Amino acid sequence: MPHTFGLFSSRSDKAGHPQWFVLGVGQIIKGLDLGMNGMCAGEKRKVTVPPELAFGEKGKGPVPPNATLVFEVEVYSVSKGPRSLESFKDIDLDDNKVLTRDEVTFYFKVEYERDGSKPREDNFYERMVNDVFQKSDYDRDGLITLKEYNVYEHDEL
Ligand SMILES: [Ca+2]
Ligand SMILES: [Ca+2]
Repeated sequence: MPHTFGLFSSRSDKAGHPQWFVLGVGQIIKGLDLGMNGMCAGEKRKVTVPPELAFGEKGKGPVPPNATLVFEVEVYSVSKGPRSLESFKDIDLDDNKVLTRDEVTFYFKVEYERDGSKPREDNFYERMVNDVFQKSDYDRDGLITLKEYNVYEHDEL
């Protein structure tokens, strides 16, 4: 199954800012993995997740046991397929094999505004980029190397 990489926001998320995640690899709860399958950029969807596809009998954090969760999600940006060398090269403007925050920010701006969406505040992108770096910059040096970027390729069979 091809992986779908997406940005989404959920109103149930207290922070309310977009999150970057990978669909289909268990990075988010099962119910969202299933419920968000096939969504495209700009799409909004209400996803109702029964407890057995969320946090089950035990609950987690603020989620009580046996809770049915309702997410209102909006997808900002999607890229399909395993993260490929091609997309890394697209982002890596100066071709030095590492991604800086500026390069990732620029990439999001181009991706997001390509289909005529209104330009967003800079901090809209800043939050997305923060999220990407939090998940991908494993050694926290402020740069994403090809190896860090491609970490999900090991999920492929
Ligand atoms: Ca670079
Ligand atoms: Ca790094």
